[in-house]
Amino acid sequence: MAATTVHKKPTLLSLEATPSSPHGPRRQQPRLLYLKGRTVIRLPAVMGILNVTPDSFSDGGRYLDPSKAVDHAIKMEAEGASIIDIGGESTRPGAAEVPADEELRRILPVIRALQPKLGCPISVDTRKASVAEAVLAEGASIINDVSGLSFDPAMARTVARFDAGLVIMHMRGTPATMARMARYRDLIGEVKNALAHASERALEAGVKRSRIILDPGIGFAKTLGHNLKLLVALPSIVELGYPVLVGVSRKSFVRTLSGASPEQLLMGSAAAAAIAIFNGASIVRVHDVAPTVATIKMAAALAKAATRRIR
Ligand code: HH2
Repeated sequence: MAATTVHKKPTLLSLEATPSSPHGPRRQQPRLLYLKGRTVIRLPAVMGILNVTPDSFSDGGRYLDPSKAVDHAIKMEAEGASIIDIGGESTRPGAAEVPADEELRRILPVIRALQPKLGCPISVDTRKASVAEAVLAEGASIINDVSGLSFDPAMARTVARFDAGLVIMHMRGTPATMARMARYRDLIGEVKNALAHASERALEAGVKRSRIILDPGIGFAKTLGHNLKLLVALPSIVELGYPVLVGVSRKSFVRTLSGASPEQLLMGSAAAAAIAIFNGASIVRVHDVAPTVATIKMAAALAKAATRRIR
């Protein structure tokens, strides 16, 4: 159902241009994300996180029961999420790989139960082409590949075959090894180059340009300082010409800087999401949908004001 639904959130403001920045010139921001069929997402948008894992760092174990997962997804959509991102494998630092059949055992019942109830598109957070193939056949619209096409050589072709959306995220190594790979000579240049190359590979495999979303991979082979620098320098990634997704929600750098209580985590995550949107991000991936929707409305309005002459 989601793949043929025109899904517009009239409540969210359009983001017209990124503010001027030492990291790049102003450029027009995409206002809409076109997915397969007649599905259109108005940008900026919120992607709600639904982890159906026993061990995710924030919500692990809470939505293992498919009926709880479905209720939570419907709640997030009602709160203003434009995409629901379902994950069956934790990618927290040190996490071990989950076999494809176990990932599918966690995800498929939730997609099947959600499809008839959800208006917005479903994204699936997976690095494996066989998982992508199965969930796209069940009606998912987007594959969120945190490996940025580096884990499974068949991923881009699989996404292209289904004409699905593709989130290409930057990381190094795997969740098990990435912590020791957080060394860069030119952080922004290296992340930007890697994303540019991965998007070229996606295009060569047949993924449509309009389906590609880039993500600098906050927390993936990045130190606290790298995360902050990437958020500040986001206009440089936006310059590549694709919508940019940013995931900061409840991550460890937020915990370190803002505090670990639920309220502190929420405030720190919302502040980082606001800066991401102000600096040109089109989508933020979050656990707390309602407060983030309110936050990014303000951030998008400020970004718009930054590009307008006020008399
Ligand atoms: N972060 C996580 C997982 N998937 N996908 C994208 N595109 N960007 C991100 O920043 C991102 C992501 C990690 O967060 P979470 O899903 O809450 O935890 P876990 O991986 O432990 O399930």
